[in-house]
Amino acid sequence: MMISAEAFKKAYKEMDTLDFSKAASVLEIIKEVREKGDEAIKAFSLKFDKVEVNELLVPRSELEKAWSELDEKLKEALELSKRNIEKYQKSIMWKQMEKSELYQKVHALRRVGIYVPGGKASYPSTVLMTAVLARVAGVEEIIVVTPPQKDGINRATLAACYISGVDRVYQTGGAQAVAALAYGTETIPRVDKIVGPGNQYVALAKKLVYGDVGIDSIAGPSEIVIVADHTANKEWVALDILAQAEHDEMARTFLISSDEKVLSSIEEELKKQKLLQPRLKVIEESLENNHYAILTSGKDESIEIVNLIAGEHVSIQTADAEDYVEKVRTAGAIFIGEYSPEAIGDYSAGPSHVLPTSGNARFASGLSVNDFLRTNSVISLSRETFMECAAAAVAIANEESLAAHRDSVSIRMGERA
Ligand code: HSO
Ligand code: ZN
Repeated sequence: MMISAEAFKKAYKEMDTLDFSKAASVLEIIKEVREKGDEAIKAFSLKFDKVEVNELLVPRSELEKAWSELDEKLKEALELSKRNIEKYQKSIMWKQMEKSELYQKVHALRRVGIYVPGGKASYPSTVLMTAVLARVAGVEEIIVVTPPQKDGINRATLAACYISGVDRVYQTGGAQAVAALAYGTETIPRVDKIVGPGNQYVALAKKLVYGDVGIDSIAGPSEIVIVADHTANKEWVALDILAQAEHDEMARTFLISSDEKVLSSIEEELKKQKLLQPRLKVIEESLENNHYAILTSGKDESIEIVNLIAGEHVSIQTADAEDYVEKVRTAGAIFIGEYSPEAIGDYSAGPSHVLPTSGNARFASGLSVNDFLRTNSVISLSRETFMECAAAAVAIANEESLAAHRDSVSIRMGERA
């Protein structure tokens, strides 16, 4: 749908990520798992996944076997991606500060749980884009949960777990898997933080258990915002839009340009290109309901719209792409220039493809190695530094009527007996 920037700004609403009418049933699932543990997990697998699960833990030997039997080309591809992910994450990792009177210590989380979606959206790349980060951070134990499948868990997913250094894989999915990770069962250990994308039930469960366990952001449908000008390659941009639309019917695609001819020629290209795609049905539904071609009055308005949408992926394919980097403040990840398509970021460039969706880029960042770290401050004062802040502490303690606080400080202001 071609729309003017003015009309778009009026009509634009962030997508509601969660259907809260399902919250009560998700809460019930969580309660059941807390009360009945593994028995509840297995019953929910039968009910929702229609799979009878005897052993929740996938034997380690299966991960190894999946890796050794994997096609050589795919093995190399996963290894290359893993290397790039490691390299990038190491470069952005919080560094331990030197010791001083005031400093911050950095610690890796001890045990984390990663939710890996299963079924039709089974992505080995998501294993790399989460588990490798945890390994780089130095997490001691990495647990993966993924929905059980009638014919076993996807082989490439298991192989990706193997090379990413995942310690254990449990076949359980949905809200019950999140509950198991949050509270622990006889078999599944309680973790410190749960990360990874999932469906509505997973997202609601993550919201409900937050506080008892850490979580990353809440994933909604995937989205891309592309800004193009007359220098953009129409065919390439059209394929970038299709790459997003093929994810699912809810995936959203926004094409922005101040040049009407650019918009219409990319729209024409889309119509042609989509017919060559095997996932045509999904693509058509996504484009039909969630695609916008937005005509702006110029660069400033294009940037305004990009910031308004706060998209998961922002791709700039214009001659002056660099200018956008400065001015785009809200984006999950920014892809600059025609050789940085989103799909290369999805698989092998290095930064994680787990990114904030549905406008969450207003306040959240993409998953990184630092999500698997936590910090604590260390206060280790000399008498001299103590004396510099003591009188202020006494004054504020008096204002707060906390006499013992005051005395705890003031007693130290005199000479030591
Ligand atoms: N674009 C997805 C990630 C993905 N794409 C996995 C392909 N496989 C969300 O950022
Ligand atoms: Zn993708």
